[in-house]
Amino acid sequence: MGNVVTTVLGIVAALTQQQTNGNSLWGTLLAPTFPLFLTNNPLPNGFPWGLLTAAGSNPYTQAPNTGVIRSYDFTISRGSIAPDGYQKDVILINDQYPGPVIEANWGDVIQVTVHNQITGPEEGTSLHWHGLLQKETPWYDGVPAVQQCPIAPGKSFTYQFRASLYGTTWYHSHYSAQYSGGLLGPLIIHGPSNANYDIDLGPVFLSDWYHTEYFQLVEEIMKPLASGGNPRPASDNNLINGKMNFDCSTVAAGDTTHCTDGAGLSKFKFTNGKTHRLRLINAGSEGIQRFSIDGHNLTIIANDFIPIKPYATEVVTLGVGQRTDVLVTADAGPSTSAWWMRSNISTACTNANQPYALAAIYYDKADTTKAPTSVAWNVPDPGNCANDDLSLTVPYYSIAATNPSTTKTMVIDYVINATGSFLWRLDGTSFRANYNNPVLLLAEQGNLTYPDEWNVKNFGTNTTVRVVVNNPSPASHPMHLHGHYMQILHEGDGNWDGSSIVNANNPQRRDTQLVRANGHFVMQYSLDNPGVWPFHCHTAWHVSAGLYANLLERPADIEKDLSIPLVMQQTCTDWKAYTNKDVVDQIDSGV
Ligand SMILES: *[C@@H]1O[C@H](CO)[C@@H](O)[C@H](O)[C@H]1NC(C)=O
Ligand SMILES: *[C@@H]1O[C@H](CO)[C@@H](O)[C@H](O)[C@H]1NC(C)=O
Ligand SMILES: *[C@@H]1O[C@H](CO)[C@@H](O)[C@H](O)[C@H]1NC(C)=O
Ligand SMILES: *[C@@H]1O[C@H](CO)[C@@H](O)[C@H](O)[C@H]1NC(C)=O
Ligand SMILES: *[C@@H]1O[C@H](CO)[C@@H](O)[C@H](O)[C@H]1NC(C)=O
Ligand SMILES: [Cu+2]
Repeated sequence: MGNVVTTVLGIVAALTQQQTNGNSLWGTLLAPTFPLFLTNNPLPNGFPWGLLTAAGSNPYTQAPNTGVIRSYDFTISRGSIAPDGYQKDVILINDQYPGPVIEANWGDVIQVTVHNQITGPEEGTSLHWHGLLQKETPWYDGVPAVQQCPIAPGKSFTYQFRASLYGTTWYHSHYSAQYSGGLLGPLIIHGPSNANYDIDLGPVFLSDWYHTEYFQLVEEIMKPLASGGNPRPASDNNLINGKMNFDCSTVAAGDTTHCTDGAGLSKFKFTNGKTHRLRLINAGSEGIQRFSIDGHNLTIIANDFIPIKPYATEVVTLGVGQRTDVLVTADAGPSTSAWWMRSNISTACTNANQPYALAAIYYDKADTTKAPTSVAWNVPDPGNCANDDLSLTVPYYSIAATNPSTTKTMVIDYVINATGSFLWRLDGTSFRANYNNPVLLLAEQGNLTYPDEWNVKNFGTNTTVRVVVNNPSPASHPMHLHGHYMQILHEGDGNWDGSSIVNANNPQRRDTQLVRANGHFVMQYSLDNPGVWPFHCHTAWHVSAGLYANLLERPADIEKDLSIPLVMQQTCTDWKAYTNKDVVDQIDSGV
């Protein structure tokens, strides 16, 4: 790996931006700062949240209704790019990797029209808006077989939902492991602030990267072990905003793919003395990321969509799906100085051939054609495959943990099925989707009888559910709940002791939480959002292999109160027409 870091730096990129990332500008010095729309699309009233604050206003109930619609048009199609110099087939949004930004104010409505132009071969698709509550629109959550049928090839579909929370997130395909093939982008929602900063540098994607095309990887994962199946493929590289170098001399013999050394690194501009906001997003497939900037502390201000009491650290850990917003002040050197930004995949938990991502940070007068020479923090990886200590993270807006109306224990384990494939299970079942029968649409018709492999847990009319996840498996899992934030009550080794809660009067909240290998985590949520809500591991390869459950919430209210738009049923009519003429190769769980 020495070659990547020392010899061919890619500071002067060997490939063009078009060759590495298509039409995307992320990772270049031309990338925008935020907010974008205050300059090109002004709001009538400045900040529409008015007097609402991060500490004093309930983020879950007090979103303003701005009446503003933010419209986006996404065309999804295949492409071929070389983010790290190794040319590969990908699936892109508007020919960009990472994809285009969606930006809104708290309380706006986001409207995204998706055109499925995936051909050669065709594939279904659907987009999920990670962490958004979808309280008024549970049908627009974007999970095929759960809230909709896949968007058929050649068809278009428009999602429309409220920017119900504020902060940093991302959107991604929820169709098989399609997002691992490039189908993702940033989603930024502006709202009240819990810390002062000067410049919002926007998204910083951290993602493990595989040179094999995503569908082939899924085939490899699902294959019987005896015929070459491998449930744990190794990533080839680690990218920051879709860029990194690769040592092409390590390309396997016989691989004739085009590979270029020094493809080019991401670059960021810091303004001397100013404080910058970076929106870290782990958009990878498996890798746990440990992010740091040489010579600078990070002030953590939010985890997922939850503003927290700021604290300083040298390194922050993000599991797949998680976001952390950090502030960094450019006061570590003269205006000519340059610094490495680093993200190390934790190899204690992840199979990574090249775990070290680098990007360059330049102060005002630094020469952007020269490599930084800064020295890394040395904070040894604790190797526990866990998030940073729960006691460090105190939400800005307090909500105490109440007594739940029911407690459900779910175990994560795996089985080798009768034909020899490795499958993950959540609460005893390995999930498999039926693209033609979305659970939410059946529930609206009063049908609550489903095949076991849909792994539906009906919580009925409970008001609060506590879920204890025990993970006696040798892998850690970033567990993600849709439609809700989770209060994270406890996390640690072994099984939960049944009573310990960290910060019981105001526990950490987030929508994705790492459960460590041979460990547990305990979460709780309120049933204030009738719908069918996925609860799953966000490791792409684990959810493909079935680590997924549907949490059914207040089915009587789904049947009685929800008025699901007819376009949802239309996705199924179109999908059925498509699958009547083309056989869909659903080799994995489907989500
Ligand atoms: C950086 O944060 C650490 C806490 O991890 C603290 O001990 C140290 O004093 C901080 N350094 C600066 C320069 O703020
Ligand atoms: C990340 O990896 C680099 C390269 O091995 C190392 O020098 C650095 O100390 C690591 N970062 C942290 C925070 O441990
Ligand atoms: C085992 O799992 C694989 C992958 O999902 C599937 O193709 C195969 O049919 C399963 N075998 C049995 C006997 O169910
Ligand atoms: C409910 O839906 C399932 C799955 O499509 C189907 O097998 C079952 O027959 C349906 N039940 C009723 C009562 O319609
Ligand atoms: C509450 O959830 C449990 C499952 O944990 C379920 O068995 C029970 O029926 C639910 N209670 C109500 C009132 O819906
Ligand atoms: Cu997992």
